[in-house]
Amino acid sequence: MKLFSAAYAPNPRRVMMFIAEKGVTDIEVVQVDLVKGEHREPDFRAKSPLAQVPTLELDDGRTITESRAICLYLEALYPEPNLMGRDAFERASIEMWDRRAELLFAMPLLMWVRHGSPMLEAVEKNQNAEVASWYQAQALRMAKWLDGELAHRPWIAGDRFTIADITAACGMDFAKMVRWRPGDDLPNLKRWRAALAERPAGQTPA
Ligand SMILES: N[C@@H](CCC(=O)N[C@@H](CS)C(=O)NCC(=O)O)C(=O)O
Repeated sequence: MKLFSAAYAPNPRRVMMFIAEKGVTDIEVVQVDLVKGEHREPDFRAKSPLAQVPTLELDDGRTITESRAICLYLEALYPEPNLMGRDAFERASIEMWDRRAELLFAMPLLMWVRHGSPMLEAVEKNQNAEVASWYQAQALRMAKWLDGELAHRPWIAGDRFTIADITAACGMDFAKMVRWRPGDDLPNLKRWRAALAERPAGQTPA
């Protein structure tokens, strides 16, 4: 299998962190240069029609895009350590927290960076400072909300590390590009990120 990834990009990093946590070493990682626009070339679009990374190419040529769908596939191939739930309730609960981590927390952070970082000009052709500022406010509000949630448990979906932690960390780390990290006013978020840094997923370059 080949994973098409890209430096600094948060969605491929979600899969890279998932793979690191599983201890999987037999997937070839191919870097795509987004700044040069390699993902828009016809050869790559044949694998990923929306011209996005990550893209997983199976040995028989079939492809899977969407980071979460790729993680779901890898969870089935490499079930341990479990990151997406063992029984019906746990799977639903982790899915719930992963969707919240992605839609409510990571997404506003990513949109803030896409529209607010000069380094992203080549990828986000329609950068707009007002859009950046709207998502910044939304992201900071959600960071406070997540900090409150993490006051009650060590990890986002409960007492063990799951894909929801990976999803939230990818969004949060990407915000370094707009120089945002949780400060002392978000102590639970800081403690959670420090704990994640000690894990295999935490060794994946941002
Ligand atoms: N929902 C998709 C989003 C994929 C995505 O937005 N990938 C970005 C990199 S993080 C990309 O390929 N961007 C290229 C572009 O916007 O032109 C997923 O989770 O995989």
